[in-house]
Amino acid sequence: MTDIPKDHPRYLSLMTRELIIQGVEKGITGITGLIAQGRGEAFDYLLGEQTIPSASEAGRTAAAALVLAKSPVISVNGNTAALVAEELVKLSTMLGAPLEVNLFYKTQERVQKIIEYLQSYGAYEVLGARPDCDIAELSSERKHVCKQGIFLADVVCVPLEDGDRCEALRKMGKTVIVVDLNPLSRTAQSASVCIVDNIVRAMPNIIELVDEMKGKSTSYLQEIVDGFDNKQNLDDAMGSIYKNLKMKHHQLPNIQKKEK
Ligand code: PTJ
Repeated sequence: MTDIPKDHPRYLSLMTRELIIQGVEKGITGITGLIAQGRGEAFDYLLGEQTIPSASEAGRTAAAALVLAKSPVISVNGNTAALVAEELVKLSTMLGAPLEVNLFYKTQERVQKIIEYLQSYGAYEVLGARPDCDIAELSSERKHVCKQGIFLADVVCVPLEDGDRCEALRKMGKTVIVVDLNPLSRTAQSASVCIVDNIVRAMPNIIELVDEMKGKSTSYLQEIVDGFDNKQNLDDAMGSIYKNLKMKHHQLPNIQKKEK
């Protein structure tokens, strides 16, 4: 592993990149996961590598929806396994929600490795090794799902999703929660709730919020879910990006002066 000095201004971002590289080396993350990570890093930079207020609000709604759910499921791919395996297992245990490995660039070997990796963190139920039904509207490998998992779930948490599956799951009447740093992506636009944040910040936040929401009444949770507007949420995320870019732009002459 590359030795990244702790005082590097972008230490956390570089460490996250390292986790993805390690994921590829372990065989749990696909090679294209590196490209997805690069795209994510670019958007995270635009957000100022911080959890913006609209992402906190979306996280609160996601937590409420997950606690309200009758049969929640957490979908796992190669990037999320590499970045937040421990948190995925923790959330799954807190909610009594199975994890289901569902890959875009699918190989049976990688599915198996991810399952074993999640089990090494104490996962109690990991589906995905033997999908037993298909999502009719999908043509990618992601269409093969487990009946007791994604197929029958009422709420599906699908961090780092591809737009097609998100749309298909919505058409099936499910509440779809995604985490995507790109507020312009099809995934973000078609989700019920999109948390525009880095998964490494979003997951610990969701866990904390689920813990808090577990003690609340159904009507309180339902009010949070009903009051959420994903379109407004994405507009607010874009607003944060504009604001941050403006601030960075204004700082530019000072940075250039310093550098001279
Ligand atoms: O393991 P597999 O085969 O299922 O493949 C997983 C990836 C992520 C490679 C696959 O689904 C894919 O190619 O995804 P995309 O279409 O590149 O989309 C990934 C989205 O996630 C992009 O919009 C990125 O901005 C976003 N993203 C990347 N890293 C993060 C992220 N969002 C939140 N947190 C991140 N760390």
